[in-house]
Amino acid sequence: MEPFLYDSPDFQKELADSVHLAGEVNFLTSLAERGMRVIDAGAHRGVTAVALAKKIGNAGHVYAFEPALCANNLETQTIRRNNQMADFHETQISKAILNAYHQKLSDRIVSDVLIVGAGPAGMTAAFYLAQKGIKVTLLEKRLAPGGGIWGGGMAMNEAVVQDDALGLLDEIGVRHESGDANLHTVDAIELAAGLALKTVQCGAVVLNLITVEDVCVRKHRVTGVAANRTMIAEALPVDPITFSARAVIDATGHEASVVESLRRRDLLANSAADRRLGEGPMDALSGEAFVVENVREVFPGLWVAGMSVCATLGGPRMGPIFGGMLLSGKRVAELVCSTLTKEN
Ligand code: 48H
Repeated sequence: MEPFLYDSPDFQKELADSVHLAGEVNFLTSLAERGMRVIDAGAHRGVTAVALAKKIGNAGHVYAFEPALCANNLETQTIRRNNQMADFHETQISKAILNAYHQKLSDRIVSDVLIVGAGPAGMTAAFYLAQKGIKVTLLEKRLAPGGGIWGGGMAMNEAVVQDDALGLLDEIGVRHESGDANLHTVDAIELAAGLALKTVQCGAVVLNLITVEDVCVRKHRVTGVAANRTMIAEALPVDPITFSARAVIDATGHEASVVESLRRRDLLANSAADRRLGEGPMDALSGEAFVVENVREVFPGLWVAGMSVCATLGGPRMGPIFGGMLLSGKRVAELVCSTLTKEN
């Protein structure tokens, strides 16, 4: 007797030749479900053990016992052979990526809300919007989401948050430690990674390595953005593609780049964002309040959140404290959500 490979022609022939074996395998596998634990007492060659293991999958276990020495040896070989990784070709890996990404990208050409920039403000906004069942897509020009979080302050990877933001950290499951003066520290890696994980798990989609280079405006309303592959955008004369949404949030931080693409066409004339004021000098307390209180729609369909609030409206900078960015993201989510609900 040879060790066999599950579902191979030899295996199928063996089942076809033995009504008893086929009946036993069919009966037992019809009872087995994913994740089950099964004891196979008297495993012999391991036919039922392997068939059951295939059915219950990696989440379950089959405990197979065989006291007879020669049969046991054969069973072990059979199980080893069946555990070998299934054969695949490199081109199948490429196709898997192409198919999955194509599906994701084409589904996200139209969203309810587009967020430009997956920093702390953008990701927090996405987390709260997605939780409400809103279709939200983040476009991020860099490889990794997280924006300025990773570097903490002066590349010391700890972020500081104030009391007001602790509830939010608890909601996303990020741990914090108490310090002085109502300030708390958070491991910057845990904050960036935790926020990214929760945002995506809530249903928001992050498309990275995509740079937004322009806005779409129709009938005096922002209806989407024009975006290109990062690197291509700056290096080659290649046209962008467009993404549309009912609301666009500029969460691009110090750059406020979506707002800037309206301002350079003079489309913000006579609005609060008319003049390029830029950020004011550092004043952490005022800056943290400003970035939350001044979240707003600066042009029909275009909102600002996070540091782009200060860059657009002339608020003070605040240095490496991130509570305001998180709360600003939460605030924009609340305002955008209530606007979309009213429009429905
Ligand atoms: C796609 C883009 C584009 C584009 C930029 O800088 P961020 O972390 O922004 P915020 O507002 O969430 O947080 C600000 C905070 O990190 C900070 O800088 C603070 C607190 N500074 C205080 C101070 O005094 O200096 O994230 C913005 C994200 C980044 O990931 C960019 O790569 C991305 O936006 N981005 N993505 N298309 N055109 N421009």
